[in-house]
Amino acid sequence: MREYMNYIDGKWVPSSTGETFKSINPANGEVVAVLAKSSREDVDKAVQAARRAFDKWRLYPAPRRGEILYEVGRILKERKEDLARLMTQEMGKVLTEARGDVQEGIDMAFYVGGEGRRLFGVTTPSEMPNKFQMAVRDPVGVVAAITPWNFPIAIPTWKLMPALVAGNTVVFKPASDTPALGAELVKIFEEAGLPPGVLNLVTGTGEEVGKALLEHPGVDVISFTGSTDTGSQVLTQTASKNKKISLEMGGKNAITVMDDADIDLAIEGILWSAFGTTGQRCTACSRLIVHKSIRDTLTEKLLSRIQNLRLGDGLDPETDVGPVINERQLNKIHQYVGIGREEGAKLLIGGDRATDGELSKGFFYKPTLFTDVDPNMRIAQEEIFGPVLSMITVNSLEEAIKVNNCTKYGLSSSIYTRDINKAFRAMRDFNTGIVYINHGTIGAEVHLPFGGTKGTGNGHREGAVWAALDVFTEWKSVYIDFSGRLQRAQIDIDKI
Ligand code: UN1
Repeated sequence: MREYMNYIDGKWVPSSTGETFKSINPANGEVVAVLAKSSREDVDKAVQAARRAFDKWRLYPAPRRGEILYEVGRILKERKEDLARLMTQEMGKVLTEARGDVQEGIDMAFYVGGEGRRLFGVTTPSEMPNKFQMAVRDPVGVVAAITPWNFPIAIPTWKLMPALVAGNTVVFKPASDTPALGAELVKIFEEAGLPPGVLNLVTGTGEEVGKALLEHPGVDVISFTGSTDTGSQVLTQTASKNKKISLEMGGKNAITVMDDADIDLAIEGILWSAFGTTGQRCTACSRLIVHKSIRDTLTEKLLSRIQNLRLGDGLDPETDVGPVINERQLNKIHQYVGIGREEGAKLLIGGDRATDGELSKGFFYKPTLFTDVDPNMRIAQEEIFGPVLSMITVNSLEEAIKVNNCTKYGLSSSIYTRDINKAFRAMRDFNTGIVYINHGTIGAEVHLPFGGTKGTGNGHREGAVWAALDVFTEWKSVYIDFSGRLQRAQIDIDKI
């Protein structure tokens, strides 16, 4: 069993109370690691360390900050397999997907490392003669990175890397379900040569550590990914605190399959998006919008494929679908299935916990398909975050677009069609931050903006560093007057 402490000011230290907590393998209930259960005092120490380190780090040449990220990328690459195995144990996703999660971190490291040699500003002409002007990006200060359990390496890298390359320092709180991976990631930054205090790790609960970070006056930026409920609390609790807040929250993503689609291709995308990562991605497909004329063929094919999905421990190469993260989540999923039944949707397959043999030791839920779903039902409106797919039938592209857009979320959408006109219309009219054509709703690449509209976020984007930097930097507009006289903009324009 592994043991980890907090990492504050370049040292691994126990929590101030000496308390610990365990992280559990959701496939079999075994303890994966023991971690520091931190208090407000630990958060305070970490924020103080980050504040002190900021004064130097912001002046460290950006290309050299970027080079540390290259080194992080190199080590991540070297440890990809070990980290992926640990991820399958701590989080449950199947090994191939865990490798993908680490790969996303590697991609970020090399991509964002290069930003150290860009961090482009802007120059503009002046209204006045002999005057030069430009806008430069300044780091904001101390960033609190609060990350979820579903992408334990990738999502932290989306926050830590752009924050650090821009010259901020960071206090990182990984999800309490996947803290060991958070600690492993921090170890890699340490080995890569990051100076003490620049990145600090505090593990523990959201109620204690998360809340203390939100309230701490020394934190300038909160970058949060997690549930919409928690994200809303982040907003309320920080409303009067003058912090920059970036929220990445839920989704209720849909795949539309038109009557002219390649149905077999669509089935692959649907299975991958709805049941990959056991439906626990914010980009997961949880609504399937199907043209009436192909509904029966598609349902039949989809059903036979779902029947053959194998549940199990993600370390077993035969496994298609791993466990869900914990018992609370399992119960929530099951509750939603009950709600769907009460609402009158037709349960075609699944709808229950899987308890055969070894599965009884973990948190497994059978891949579930509802048909005859009305777009306004709760199962079609609320994020379930599990392997539950709801099928809605439509008669036209217009109706599909309307249904696609009718939730409070706006993360990802997809359309399968062979008609280029329909594809372009859907691309234009789907009101989500990400749109896929002839591809499922998951699998975004790091160099495009990641994020959503409406209740999915608060207008910020991650991934693409030129977009992400809007969170981690402040624009500073600089005017340099070399005329040697008072030139009043807007007023002296006739004196030129
Ligand atoms: C998430 O769903 O929480 O686009 C993140 C994807 C991954 C990241 C997902 N690259 O599916």
